[in-house]
Amino acid sequence: MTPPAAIMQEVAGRLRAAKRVAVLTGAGISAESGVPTFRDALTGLWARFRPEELATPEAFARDPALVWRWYRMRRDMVRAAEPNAGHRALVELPRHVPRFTLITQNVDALHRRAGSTDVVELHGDITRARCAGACPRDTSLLHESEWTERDDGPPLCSRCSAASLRPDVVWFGEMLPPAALERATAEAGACDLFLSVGTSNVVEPAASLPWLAARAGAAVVVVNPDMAGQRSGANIHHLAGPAGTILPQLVRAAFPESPASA
Ligand code: BJW
Repeated sequence: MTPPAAIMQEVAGRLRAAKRVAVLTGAGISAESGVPTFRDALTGLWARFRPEELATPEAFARDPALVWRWYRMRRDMVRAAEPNAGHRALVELPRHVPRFTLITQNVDALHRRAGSTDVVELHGDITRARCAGACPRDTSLLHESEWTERDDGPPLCSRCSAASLRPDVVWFGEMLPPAALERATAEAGACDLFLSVGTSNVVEPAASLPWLAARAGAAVVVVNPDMAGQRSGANIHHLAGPAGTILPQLVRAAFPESPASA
């Protein structure tokens, strides 16, 4: 699947001219690293669950061992994955664009592992955990190398020993980290080009960011192999295809002089 050359050239020209670029990524950018997308994550033993039954505070309160097991399986998968050409293309972009903001809904930390140094994480990071009880987040936050797994459920918070740990992610019905959401909203409203990559665009408030950008006058570029459900409009461009192919092509077309384009 290749987008028509004329659309690629048009978008590349806009990217080259842009002073301020914001990128929103979703699970699709990590699909080529072997990390299942959020809505594909429930296969095998997990096929009888729906994401909304596992990624909620209610699910964790009802059955913490089940929810922790699901996250443990997904952490193992993320640890085994490597960033792909799509993640790497987004490491290259800030070298060419005067102001660049990378916003992600992903919890897999693959942008950071690819080399992106400033990533606005809207939904947290699956490789971290924090106290599910009353301990403040910043004093109870742990990286996966810092806790010991148990067979019967989530480990206890080592700070209070009263509550268990929970994944440091944002579940349905929970607030997004205010500073991250504020920054993402401000950049969407102020950019001249907004790239929406590998997201089904159904989960709010992230789903509104591209349309906020479009309303503020930015060109919006959607990168996805499946455009069903994506919006269309005068200033919305569809680059249909996998992010691992489309993003490097776009960077090469916009910045042929870049060493990464050689
Ligand atoms: C490729 C590809 C390739 C494949 N290359 N692409 C307004 C209206 C209605 C409801 C709400 C609303 N505002 C808030 C809500 C409630 C709720 C919500 O949005 N519900 C919807 C289901 C309607 N939102 C919330 O609860 C949020 N909190 C909030 O708003 O607080 C205030 C509030 C609360 C309640 C009411 C009102 C206000 C919190 C949302 C937190 C989302 N958390 C999750 C789980 C994170 C932890 C975990 O991973 O377990 O985040 S849900 C899940 O969806 C995950 C993802 O980040 C997120 C987005 O999914 P994404 O990335 O788009 O993945 P997929 O799988 O859906 O799509 C993959 C795409 O990739 C597809 O399009 C493929 O085609 C494509 N693809 N291969 C490029 N190679």
